[in-house]
Amino acid sequence: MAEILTSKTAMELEDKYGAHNYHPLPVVLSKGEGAKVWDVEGKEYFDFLSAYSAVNQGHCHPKIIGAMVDQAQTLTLTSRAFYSDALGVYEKYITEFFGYDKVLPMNTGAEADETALKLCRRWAYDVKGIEPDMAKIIVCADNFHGRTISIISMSTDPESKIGFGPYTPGFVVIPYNDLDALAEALKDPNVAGFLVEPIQGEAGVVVPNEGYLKTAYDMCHDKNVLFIADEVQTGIARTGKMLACDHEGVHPDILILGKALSGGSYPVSAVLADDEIMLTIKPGQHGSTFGGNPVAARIATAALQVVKDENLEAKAESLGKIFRKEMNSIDSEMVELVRGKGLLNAVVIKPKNGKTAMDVCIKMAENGVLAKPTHDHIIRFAPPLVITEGQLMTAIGLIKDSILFFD
Ligand code: IF1
Repeated sequence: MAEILTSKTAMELEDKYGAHNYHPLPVVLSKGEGAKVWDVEGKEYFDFLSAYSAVNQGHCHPKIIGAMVDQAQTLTLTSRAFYSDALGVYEKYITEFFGYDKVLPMNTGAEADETALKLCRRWAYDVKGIEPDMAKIIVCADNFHGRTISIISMSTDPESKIGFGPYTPGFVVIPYNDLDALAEALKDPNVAGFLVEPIQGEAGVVVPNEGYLKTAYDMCHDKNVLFIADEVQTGIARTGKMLACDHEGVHPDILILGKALSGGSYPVSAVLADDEIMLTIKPGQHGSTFGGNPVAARIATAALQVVKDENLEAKAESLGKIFRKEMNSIDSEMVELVRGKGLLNAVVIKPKNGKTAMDVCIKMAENGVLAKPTHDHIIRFAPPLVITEGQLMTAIGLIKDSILFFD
């Protein structure tokens, strides 16, 4: 019999028995549907974080959950020691969906990024002909690609990195959105790849200059260097196109997906590439117990179908424009800057009378909108893409009230 939980007792349990690797807002959620979530006491909120853009299709989307339940009652896991009747069908669907020869299925975003790093290095040695152990991968300052040791070895964020050394070598850090720095780094013949977020999410929804991605892509190809796009957070219609790279017509050599690939229902990630790159990893050289499991295969197929069926790209594009226009119309000194694409946006909050972005987020929670600051002064706003225009306008009103409360 589950304990009768109050928010208070739920938080006490997590505090006592769980690792303290997070400091959540004091909100205990117990139900989600579409763009809304409810806490233990039944208070309703608009979810403007979407589990960091994993719940693009809305909480508990019936089509995704239906696929999940159906497969979970049939066959959950075979391991890759055997074939399954679900994996190949999914692999055909997703490779045709994004236009690649092959997919390597994993579970979390970090695993997908790690897989992309391994593919890039194997391609460097087996195809480009770089000397063993000499391959370098260019990354950007303020990147976020996950929490594993090799990924934090690329990080410039002390919170993510310090205290976890020694670090994995082979990464070159350049400033984001800086093509001169990329040109300089590409002079090194041992460079094999350039790993980049099309919009830097964790850094605070940092949108690069128009043309940055396309020019960077062309510069990489001029030097026989792989352009690797981490679309774990920006992908799956979040920025108003299926992929953020689509805004510039860039087709990454290696595409990394996660989060909304499952609509937030299950850990599903994927790395897509063409044969020249993908087939450098041979049987037995990479894998994962759950990678490509039948439940993930069915879920991801349904999650991608929902994005198409409900035209979520166009929704994100149009509703995002409304959101940014309304945020820019707020007459408050606290609103320093509004930026983003589609429904991945951020408001930079200028502290006022000692009140900060966190105070605004706590006030928003009281008013029924959930969001969380990143890097102290930036509030990221990323509602599920299924939010209706009416719901968005209601939530915008609550966000405005929360900011103006401190004026
Ligand atoms: C946390 C941040 C966001 C990602 C990109 C790979 C991954 C992520 C672009 C790894 C994951 C998550 C991780 C989660 C909070 C969230 C986050 F604040 F940490 F940085 F979204 F911005 N590439 N981002 O954004 O995917 O292994 O988590 O499935 O660690 O607190 P994952």
